[in-house]
Amino acid sequence: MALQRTLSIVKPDAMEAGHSGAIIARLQQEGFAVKGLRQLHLTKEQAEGFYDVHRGRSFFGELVEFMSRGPIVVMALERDDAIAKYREVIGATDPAKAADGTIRKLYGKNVGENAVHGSDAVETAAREIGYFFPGMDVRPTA
Ligand code: 3AN
Repeated sequence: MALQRTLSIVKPDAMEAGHSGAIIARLQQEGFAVKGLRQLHLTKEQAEGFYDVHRGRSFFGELVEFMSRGPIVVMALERDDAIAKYREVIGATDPAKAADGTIRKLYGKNVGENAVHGSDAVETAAREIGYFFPGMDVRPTA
């Protein structure tokens, strides 16, 4: 499988609980190289822009409030088959349904406050990396 980049976010719930270090260490152990890393506190407008695809969903307002309530860590990660592998390591959206040992099972509270975000496709990863790391290569470079 080809080398890929994906966007990872440690969400406010995991930041508040002090889990960012453990989550980053786990991702590195899983073979992800950190190509970019920033801590920031999103405005509501930035959170709305990031989750634009979910505008109109019943949970959109709640999601924007949550994502803008405190600092987050965003990372551009690279490894072989990064997008699918990252989603395997974080587990299902609902922590209660996530497999044992996954990041959401370990650190997520519920379907809204689920500790981490990850891109779901190559095109989404490119958009999301560009959203937080303007000018960065959204795909691996030789
Ligand atoms: P994933 O993050 O696993 O790709 P999506 O894309 O379905 O999941 O949802 C994006 C984010 O929206 C989730 N990470 C979660 O924070 C929030 N979300 C999804 N479903 C719900 C829900 N039923 N209630 C509240 N928040 C939700």
